[in-house]
Amino acid sequence: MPASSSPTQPPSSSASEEDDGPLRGQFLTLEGSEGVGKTTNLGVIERYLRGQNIDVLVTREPGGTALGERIRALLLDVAADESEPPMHQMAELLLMFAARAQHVATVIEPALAAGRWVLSDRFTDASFAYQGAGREMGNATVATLETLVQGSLRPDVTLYLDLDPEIAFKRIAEREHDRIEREERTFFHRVRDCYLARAAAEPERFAIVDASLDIESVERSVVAALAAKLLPA
Ligand code: ATM
Repeated sequence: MPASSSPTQPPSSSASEEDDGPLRGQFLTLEGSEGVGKTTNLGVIERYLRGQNIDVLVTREPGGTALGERIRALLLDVAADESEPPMHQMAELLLMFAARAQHVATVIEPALAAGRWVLSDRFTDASFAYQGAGREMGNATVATLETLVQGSLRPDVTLYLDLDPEIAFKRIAEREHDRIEREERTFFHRVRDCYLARAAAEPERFAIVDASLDIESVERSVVAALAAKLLPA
């Protein structure tokens, strides 16, 4: 794990801190498709970290800033696809990264630099999964924007809540769907395959949690996976 501090220790004062400023916080992200219980588990992770006396900032993408939340509304509004012509996939990708540029520069980087931990409900893995794979725009375009917008910033730990899209569809069938959730099933199979491939390629960073189990089991697995990732090597 590319940690700049002992990850189970909350940022604390030290002799070197006076010279170099606070130890940089850890950047954690949570990913998963709709219907996996992402919001519930975000709360579980936040409580776990606070229980370890870790000062954590919880945020989300797209969003996390006033500008980002306005961009989020544009991105998820079904009217954008009911208009003629519908939102172009490149416009969608660039809006994701426009929101991210503001989020990284004004929220995530300052918090990490101040020694706070950051827990984000989604980050750039979602752009690879939804735009790169779901929309079939490819990894290279997303990777170019990733470098442009984030420089070297990458999550230290990513928890991926994995669920077969066929089960997810049943779970969210009754709900009103936003613009992206209205996509066809094959889209969500590509999204899942991409997440699993990214997790396999970066096992140090990723932990996969089986989200098909009951809520309590998923919550226990989330805490266990996080604790294992945060243990000093
Ligand atoms: P949440 O519902 O998890 O807040 O995410 C909103 C949508 O944004 C979600 N849609 N679905 N289904 C995933 C999508 N999204 C992207 O397509 N690309 C991104 O880079 C991000 C951060 C989210």
